[in-house]
Amino acid sequence: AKDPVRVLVTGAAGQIGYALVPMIARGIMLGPDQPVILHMLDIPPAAEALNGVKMELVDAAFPLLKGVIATTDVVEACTGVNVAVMVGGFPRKEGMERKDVMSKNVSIYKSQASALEKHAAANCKVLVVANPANTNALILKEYAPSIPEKNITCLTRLDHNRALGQISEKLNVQVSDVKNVIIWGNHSSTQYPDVTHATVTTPAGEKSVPELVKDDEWLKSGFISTVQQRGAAIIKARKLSSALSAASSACDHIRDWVCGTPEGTWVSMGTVPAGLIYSFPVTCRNGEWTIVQGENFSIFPVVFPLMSSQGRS
Ligand code: NAX
Repeated sequence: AKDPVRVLVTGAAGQIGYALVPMIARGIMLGPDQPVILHMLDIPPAAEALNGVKMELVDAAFPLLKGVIATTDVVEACTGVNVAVMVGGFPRKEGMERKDVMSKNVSIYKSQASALEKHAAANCKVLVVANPANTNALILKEYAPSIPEKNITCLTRLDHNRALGQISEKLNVQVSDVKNVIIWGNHSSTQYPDVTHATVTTPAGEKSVPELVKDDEWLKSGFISTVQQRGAAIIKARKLSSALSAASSACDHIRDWVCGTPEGTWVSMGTVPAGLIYSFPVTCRNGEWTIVQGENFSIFPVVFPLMSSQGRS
C-alpha cells in the first residue's frame, strides 16, 4: 500500500473547505488508491465548527482517510504536509477598501508562508485559492523564498472549467469532449478566457471550437462575459459564493499537477514563470508543469493583446 500523503486545507471550516475535505478523503484529489491524512487549519473563532467537520469526517468512515488533524496552530497544521491548499483568508467586507483586505492577507500569508517553509515536506506543492488568489500566492512566494517558485500556484481551474461548461452547453456536447480552453490572467473579472485552440472530440475527429460555434459575436462577448461574471451570478443565485465547483476545481488542479495531464490536453494554472503570477495553459508530467508553447502558438500576442499590433494568433 502507498504511504499516506498529508494534505493541508486552510480555512477548512468555511464553505469551500466543507465541500473540499470529503473530496480529498474520497480520493478525488490524489487518486482512488492514495491514502491521505488531512491537516485542517482555521482560526480560533471557527475552532468549534472545525471540530464539527472533523467529527463528520470520522463519521463518514472514508477508507482512504488515515488521519485528521484539526487545529488553529499554523505550525502544527503545516508540519510534514506534501500538498497545501490555501483556502483561508480575510474576506472583503462591506465598506472595506481593497487595500484593507490586502494588509490583512499580507499578515496571514506571511505567517503561513514561513510555517510552510520551515515545516512542510520538501517539495510541498502549494495551491492558493483564497482571493485575491494571485496576490496571496505572490505574498506566499515572497515570504517562503526557499520553496521553489514552481511549487507555488493559484487557482484559475475553476474559470477554465466554467469555460468548458459554457462551450458544452452552447454546442450541446459532453463537457468531457471539450478541451484546451485557456484562461489568461488572474482569477478576477479581467481574466481572458480564450477558445482559439479549444477543440471538441467528435466521432469524425477533433473539431475546432470556433468553427463549431459559428457565432463570433457570442465567442467575443457573451461567452467571455459569462465566464468572467460567473462568480457573481452564483452569488446572486445562491446568496453564497461558489463552493462545490471551487472545491472540485481545486482537486482537478492538484490531480493533474501530481498525476499529469492527459496526452494532448492542457489546463489553466496560475503560475510564477517570471516573478509574476499569471494564468497560463500548462501540461503536467512527473509532478511538474510546463507552459504550453509550440508552432502557431506564441503566447505573447495573447498575453499582451494590447501590446501586439498583430492581435491574437
Ligand atoms: P468562507 O468565509 O466560507 O471560509 C473561509 C474560512 O477561512 C473561514 O472558516 C475562516 O474562519 C477561515 N480563515 C480566515 N482567516 C484564516 C486564517 N488566517 N487562517 C486559516 N483560516 C482562516 O469562504 P469560502 O467561500 O470558503 O471561500 C474561501 C476563499 O476562496 C475566499 O477568499 C474566496 O474569495 C475564494 N475563492 C476563490 C476562487 C478561485 O477560483 N480562486 C473561487 C471561489 C472562492 O470565491
